[in-house]
Amino acid sequence: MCTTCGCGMGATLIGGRALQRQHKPDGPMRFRSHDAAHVEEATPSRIIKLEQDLLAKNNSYADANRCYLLAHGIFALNLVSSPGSGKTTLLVKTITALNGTQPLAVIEGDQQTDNDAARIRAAGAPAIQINTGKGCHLDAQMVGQAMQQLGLQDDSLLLIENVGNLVCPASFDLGEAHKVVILSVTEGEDKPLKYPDMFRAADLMLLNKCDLLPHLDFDADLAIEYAHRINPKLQVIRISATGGTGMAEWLEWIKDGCRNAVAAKPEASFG
Ligand SMILES: Nc1nc2c(ncn2[C@@H]2O[C@H](COP(=O)(O)OP(=O)(O)OP(=O)(O)O)[C@@H](O)[C@H]2O)c(=O)[nH]1
Ligand SMILES: [Mg+2]
Repeated sequence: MCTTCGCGMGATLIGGRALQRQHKPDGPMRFRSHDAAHVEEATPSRIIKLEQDLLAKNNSYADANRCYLLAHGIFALNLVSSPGSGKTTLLVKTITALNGTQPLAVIEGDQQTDNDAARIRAAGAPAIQINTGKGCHLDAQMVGQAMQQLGLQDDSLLLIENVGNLVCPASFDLGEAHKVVILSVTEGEDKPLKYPDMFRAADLMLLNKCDLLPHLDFDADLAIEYAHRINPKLQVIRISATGGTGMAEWLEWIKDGCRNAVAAKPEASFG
């Protein structure tokens, strides 16, 4: 169940295999038994306790993921947005532009279908699909298990496309280096004000579909001002995934992150 909307998580599939739930990580990248089901009366204090437990458990898995990523020099990004903002299109264009110069892998999150993972594989990158069923976000345990199935390369880039939803994915740390929020110009300028948690949690905002601006009355400067009102430190790149505007800046941002992740590897500091 999600702390924000109370969605049922239902059956989660990772690359077609059932997620193995357990209470806490055994250590980085190890997963075992199932959750016990606790059915208790939903009093307000019980709900708050449940939320705290759920997020604490998620955070322990996120920490395990982060330790693994740090130790292996892997730069991980968690792409979050409304449905249809252009996440998969952006990933496909990013993979094509990197053209094999950067080892990478993709974790795709959707409630149903393998469509996005198939698009990524067609672009030439390894990808695994997580189907969350009734769930509206990825959690760190799912991502850890997907990382294990993917078999990540050292010094690589891990791109995680979260379920399209501007609310719940904001609360769930996956162990990523950064959340990248994608806002497309067809969604309205006020989204940062309406969904502040997501824009507060992100370090970079990609304002996508800028090629459509001549046909819309969307005020890009106002959208960016609203985003900075919520998060003054938020970096912003105006892009068009289909047209190519801003892609060079986005690729440079990724390459910087990859270089920093390799430099921060524990053994790298000993020389
Ligand atoms: N004009 C324009 N269309 C775009 C751009 N980026 C994506 N699209 C279109 O937007 C639609 C949705 O793109 P997707 O990449 O599937 O979006 P998504 O965020 O992955 O969608 P979900 O996974 O369902 O949340 C497609 O029709 C894309 O072609 C862009 O920069 N400009
Ligand atoms: Mg997608």
